[in-house]
Amino acid sequence: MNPDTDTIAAVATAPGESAIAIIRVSGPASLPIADRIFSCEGTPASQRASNSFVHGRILSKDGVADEVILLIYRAPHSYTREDSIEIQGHGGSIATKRILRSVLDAGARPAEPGEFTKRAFLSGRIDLLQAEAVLDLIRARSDRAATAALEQLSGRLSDSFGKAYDEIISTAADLEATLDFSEDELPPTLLNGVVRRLQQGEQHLQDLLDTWDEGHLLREGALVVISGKPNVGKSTLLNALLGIDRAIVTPMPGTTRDTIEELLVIDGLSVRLVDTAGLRDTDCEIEGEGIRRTRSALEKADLVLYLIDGSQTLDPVDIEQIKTIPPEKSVILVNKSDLPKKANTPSMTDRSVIFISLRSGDDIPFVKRIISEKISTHCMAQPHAVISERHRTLVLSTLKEVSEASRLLQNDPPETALAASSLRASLEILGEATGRVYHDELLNNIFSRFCIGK
Ligand SMILES: Nc1nc2c(ncn2[C@@H]2O[C@H](COP(=O)(O)OP(=O)(O)O)[C@@H](O)[C@H]2O)c(=O)[nH]1
Ligand SMILES: [Mg+2]
Repeated sequence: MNPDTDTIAAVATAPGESAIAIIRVSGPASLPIADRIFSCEGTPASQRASNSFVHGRILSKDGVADEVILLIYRAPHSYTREDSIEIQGHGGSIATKRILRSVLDAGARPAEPGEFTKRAFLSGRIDLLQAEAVLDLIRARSDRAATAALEQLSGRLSDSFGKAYDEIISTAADLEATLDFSEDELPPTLLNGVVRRLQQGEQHLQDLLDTWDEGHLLREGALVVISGKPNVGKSTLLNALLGIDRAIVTPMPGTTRDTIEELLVIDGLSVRLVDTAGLRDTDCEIEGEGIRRTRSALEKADLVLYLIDGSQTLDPVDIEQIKTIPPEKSVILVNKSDLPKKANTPSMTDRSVIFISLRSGDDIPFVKRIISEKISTHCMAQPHAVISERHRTLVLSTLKEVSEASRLLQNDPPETALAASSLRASLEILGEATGRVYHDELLNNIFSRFCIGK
């Protein structure tokens, strides 16, 4: 059987007890299968109009499998652009399995992960960027991540990539045309025009690259690390932000040995909040390993909340520590303001220094606002599509080829043939982002991450 023209089936809803479960079927045999296993009053399913639904029963070898609603989609008006049906049965594993079994017995085969979306891509209904957006939307852990995924699904990112692609391809065509001229016949204005347009193309690619920071924050969540010396209130802060007693808090310095990471959503942004072992010299092997982990978390952090105990005299070690963190990525929180003040305020004009007390939870909304403001500086206010790690690698390689072409054309004499070949290479790479150019490995890589039934 041709894997692209056979008929696939899968349960599209999550397993377990639920009000309804949906079994999805797509491919040329969808409607004949419906006629074989579905009984209803009046017109058989295959004779009914597209985008209609009908109540009836799914029959199996052993009798009635379930009472269901059947939805009919005729090609090309379906998710995959193929003939498709969706069977809405009662949720719960037994009824759902019985329906799927009937569909498979009637001639469908079990779908692979993401195969419905893969068919939507192969039929040209969506491009690869939109297919990836489907997965991003399912996996979104915050409002903003979901909004960015929807923007990508609507084709916003495809348009940006398309614009860069069209710009390079038309410039490449102009450049190819100059290959017919001999070197001394070549009008210099022609090449200057090509170089100028390549520079515009580079800018376009750079704009795309600039969305990566935000894309990374939205997809993975911002890494916010709580750091500082032992006993300053780091674990108290983690617990207060989470609203649960996640980390052990004691008056004894050195309580937290390992890094603790928890997910939290602040202002629609997902945050990976990390509590760390307090920084100090120690002979204890376990605490030492904890401190090594703290340093590694600090290196990767998108934001560091550096805590100081305001009831103690200021330790110059704190100032040294803070200086190792880039100013835009740090907030200094002087804690325990409810106690008599001993610490003179760290005078670091390039950093935000904020006085708080974690004794009551009153300052927590304020700390949340600070976190959200600091992270949001990486995020634009308007919803827009953002690139992922896969796209970033491709855009970087494309940019390298385009810059190389531009450099070759500015050589004396201009190396037009080599430049043209760089541009051809750049188009090939850029095409992999949208799926204009694809190979099985690339598709397997992307669609294997989907769930079955999507
Ligand atoms: N008075 C006062 N005590 C605090 C405050 N924040 C934390 N503590 C106390 O400081 C001690 C150390 O807190 P902990 O969160 O374990 O500090 P860590 O070692 O930095 O994780 C505990 O006894 C906390 O109850 C605060 O704002 N005011
Ligand atoms: Mg602690």
